[in-house]
Amino acid sequence: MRKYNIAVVGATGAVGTRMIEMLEETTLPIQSVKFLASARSAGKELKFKNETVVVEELTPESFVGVDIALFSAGGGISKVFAPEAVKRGAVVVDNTSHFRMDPNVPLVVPEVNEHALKEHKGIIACPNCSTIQMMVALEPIRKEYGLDRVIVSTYQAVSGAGARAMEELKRELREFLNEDVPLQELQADILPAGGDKRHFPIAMNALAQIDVFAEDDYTYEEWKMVNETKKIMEDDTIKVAATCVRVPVLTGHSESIYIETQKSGATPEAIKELITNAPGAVLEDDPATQTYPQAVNSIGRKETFVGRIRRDLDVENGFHLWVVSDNLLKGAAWNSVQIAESLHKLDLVHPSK
Ligand code: 25A
Ligand code: L14
Repeated sequence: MRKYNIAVVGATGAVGTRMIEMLEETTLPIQSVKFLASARSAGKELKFKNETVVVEELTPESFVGVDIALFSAGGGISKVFAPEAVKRGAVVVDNTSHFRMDPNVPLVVPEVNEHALKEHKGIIACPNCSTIQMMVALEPIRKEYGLDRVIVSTYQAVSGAGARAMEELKRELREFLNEDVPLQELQADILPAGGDKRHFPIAMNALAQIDVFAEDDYTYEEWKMVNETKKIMEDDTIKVAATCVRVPVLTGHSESIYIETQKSGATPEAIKELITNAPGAVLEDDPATQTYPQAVNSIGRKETFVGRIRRDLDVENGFHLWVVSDNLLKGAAWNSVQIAESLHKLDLVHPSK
């Protein structure tokens, strides 16, 4: 059987380190791994299945002999280096937003649209973390009843903004708890968005801004949820609106989702049954025992957890759900490695060979 040479770009980051863990567990046949990051991290030693792997500086030549390259070092790096990887014969699975809406790039959640991989021309995009978990929860409902509209509010963990943002939250909490620094005086350098002008503390706070502001006063993160949903579900007519909020959680994105189905006849019981049978989803819904998804319980798990399923009190086809997943795993590293597994299964790593 063919074995693959795999490269991880951004290997030292919050997502990259999880990609390495997912590669340790994958069923994908691996010949070799190569860990790439910026010059700052070159020479650092990482473990892969008890072997020591030295981190190398990313250059275009890094991809010679690489079959599959997993990218998570920011959009600017993907823009420059993903085409270089493809030029050298690698297939790229990109975690950043850079290529997601490119019509030549499949945007894939394997449980939902694995078939889209067949159209790839070297680059495959992994959707935004918040979109991925929403797709896992809503696709089984869409298949059965159709989706007319989706209104989502997110409660997103700081690890989505990278390893440095996680350090920022921990430092702020320490300064508040140990040194009595007043919350409004905590120094913030990264959140809510590294690329924006002002920064606000996240400790004990909730910030209604993820990524920078864009059209109609929605943020890019909110636009990503709108546009990516339509692309993945292959339906431009689904009405989608999002409000994305950062909360002082390290890992695990939570979402309050309101949907209106196209067909009537759905019930909370029927939706629970669909979730129970859906690939990648786990039903956690029992008010009698206070059972519902929690960010803390999602850490380290590949599944998407769904609960609090209720009918709307006024709209006949309206339902509410609470959806939680590990944003670094299903939201990024696991979805990427899962895409690589699908490429192998469908013989699409080197389709011409
Ligand atoms: O550019 P964007 O699009 O705005 O992306 C911003 C960040 O989003 C994260 C990722 O952070 C990225 O940097 N990200 C990307 N996709 C994501 C997704 N789907 C995502 N987060 C969630 N979901 P990260 O911390 O996860 O990973 C950063 C990795 O990218 C490597 N990298 C950065 N520049 C690079 C590069 N690799 C190659 N060439 C370049 N030019 C980065 O490696 C890391 O692996 P590193 O060597 O730069 O970082 C090693 C350590 O250094 C610290 N550090 C990072 N940046 C700074 C820093 N220290 C000081 N100043 C900095 N500016 C980190 O602690 C890191 O551990
Ligand atoms: O578009 O800051 O994949 O939580 C998802 C996480 C952008 C950053 C993406 C965050 C990223 C976002």
